[in-house]
Amino acid sequence: MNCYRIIDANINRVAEGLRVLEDISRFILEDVNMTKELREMRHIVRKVFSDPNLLNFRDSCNDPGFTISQTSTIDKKEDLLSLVEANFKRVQEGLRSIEESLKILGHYDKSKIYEGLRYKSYDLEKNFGLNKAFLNTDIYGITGEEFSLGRTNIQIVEEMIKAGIKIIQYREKEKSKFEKYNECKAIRKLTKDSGVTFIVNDDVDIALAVKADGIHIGQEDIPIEEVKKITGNMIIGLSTHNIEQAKAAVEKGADYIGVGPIFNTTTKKNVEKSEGLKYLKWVSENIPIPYVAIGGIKESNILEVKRHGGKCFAMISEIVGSPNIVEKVKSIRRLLNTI
Ligand code: 3NM
Repeated sequence: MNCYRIIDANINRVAEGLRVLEDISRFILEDVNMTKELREMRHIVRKVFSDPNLLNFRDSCNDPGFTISQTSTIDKKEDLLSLVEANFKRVQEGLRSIEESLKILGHYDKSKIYEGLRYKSYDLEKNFGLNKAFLNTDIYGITGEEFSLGRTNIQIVEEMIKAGIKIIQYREKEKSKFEKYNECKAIRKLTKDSGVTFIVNDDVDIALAVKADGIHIGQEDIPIEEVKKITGNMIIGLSTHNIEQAKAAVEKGADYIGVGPIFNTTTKKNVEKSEGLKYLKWVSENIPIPYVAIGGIKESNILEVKRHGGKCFAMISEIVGSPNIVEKVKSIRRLLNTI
């Protein structure tokens, strides 16, 4: 029965994928716990179903996949993050294939163990060091076409990317779903090609449809627990305006929080009140997850925000409302480097 051959090939595929991840975790990230978890998982993958039939069905030289793989360039990885992503995918897909084949062979209990490993791999992927680094950057760009001096959201995103902004959120309150979807699709391509993290504001369906890296929601949106169920691995950001909301966000598993408004802003309608800089300072000293300061931040006050614990700064009007975004970002960065 060739299901054995499928299982054998996939156990090898999964274990090899895990080994690549383990080596990156061990030698590059030097993350002891992650390395341990990956190694344990690799051992379990090999142990749970070690039927002698597996070897009997192995026939690697006549595997048509080998020739396809040797002549394809689809597995060319340009950076470490893509390598990590691809290997988690390899692990997850391989586990899925093992699960299904085991069911056909009547090994239902063992299939469930591989299913459990697949779910565990989603968690590991999320916590893998390189994936947590998405907010290790200074400027968080957000679109807002009405403040963009006549330029489209797409043009603005192109400028932001040229300026070296590494995380961009699509935020657009006035357009139809269809328009938003089309813009997000184009922005997904631009951000993917340039290695920029792409977050969609509010619309979970659009974020899923265009395969954004993350979704950002507010206090009035559907609860984060529900969003998590739908979005699986995606980064989830939540806007918070006070200490209670920040604590709750951590408890409910937000990957990062927005902290604001730091100063008065007219860009967001009906924004909640916040103690601004004081609240930011508290977050910087008490909250273990990444955070981004937002609301009324300008070149003229950004150092004040930095002095109160700001590390990553989200700006709408200051960036999209600037006639020369590349120069604006350069100038803000020069300033940030002075303290
Ligand atoms: N969220 P600007 S303030 C989108 O406090 C948004 O959660 C806020 O725009 C919050 O940089 C805000 O032009 C608007 O002030 C930020």
